Amino acid sequence: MIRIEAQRDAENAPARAPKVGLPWPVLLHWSPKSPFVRKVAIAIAECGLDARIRRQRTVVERLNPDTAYMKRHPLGTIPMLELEDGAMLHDSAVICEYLTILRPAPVLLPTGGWARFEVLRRQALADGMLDALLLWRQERIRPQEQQSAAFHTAYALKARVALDALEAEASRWPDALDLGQIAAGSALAYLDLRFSFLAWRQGRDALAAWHDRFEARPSAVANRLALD
Ligand SMILES: N[C@@H](CCC(=O)N[C@@H](CS)C(=O)NCC(=O)O)C(=O)O
Repeated sequence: MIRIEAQRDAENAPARAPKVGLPWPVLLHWSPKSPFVRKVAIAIAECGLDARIRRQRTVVERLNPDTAYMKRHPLGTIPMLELEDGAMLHDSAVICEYLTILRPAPVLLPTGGWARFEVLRRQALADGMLDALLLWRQERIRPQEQQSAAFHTAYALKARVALDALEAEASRWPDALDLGQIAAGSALAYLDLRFSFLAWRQGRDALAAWHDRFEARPSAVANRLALD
């Protein structure tokens, strides 16, 4: 197991991360509407890295890919993190793991053992639910006559079963925040923003109570989803 000393103070951190020899992140491709960006922004805040990572508003549209942006990130999605040496990191899970290497404290992702895979599994469940919701939203905004009833039925089922799975485990989540919880919190906030008709809190008391506590954290308050 790699031992890394924690560097707690963002202001005093050196230009590079000498303990791990990795380049520092300098810029986050960002939008206030994106739940995957919010996940990364909350992780950045929890790691105390807000002060050193600038944000650039990057507009991405699933059906109108930006070819210039795709030269830097082939999938054309946000979030994307630029590093000081010009390298780009994409996919929120990869970015978050990178942050945890730069800032081992607080422990958002345990370094080993089953605890690590429990957090990664929780993150995959929440991210997977969010991926399904984003696809469902694309279907919902198509002209009514082109929408598929089978699509709606299948994605409503996926959302319900994934939410039930989160509800079943939420009461056992540790008090200390982790990447899986940040992913879950961001996915639930997206439900509030775009799928309020699902009333996801109904019958899911543990998850609703947990989400209230999550949304009260300064990192969550500072990074609310917003439509502009
Ligand atoms: N698996 C990716 C998903 C990112 C994603 O789907 N981002 C959305 C915004 S929330 C996006 O960029 N959509 C535009 C597109 O798919 O072209 C991650 O975790 O970063």
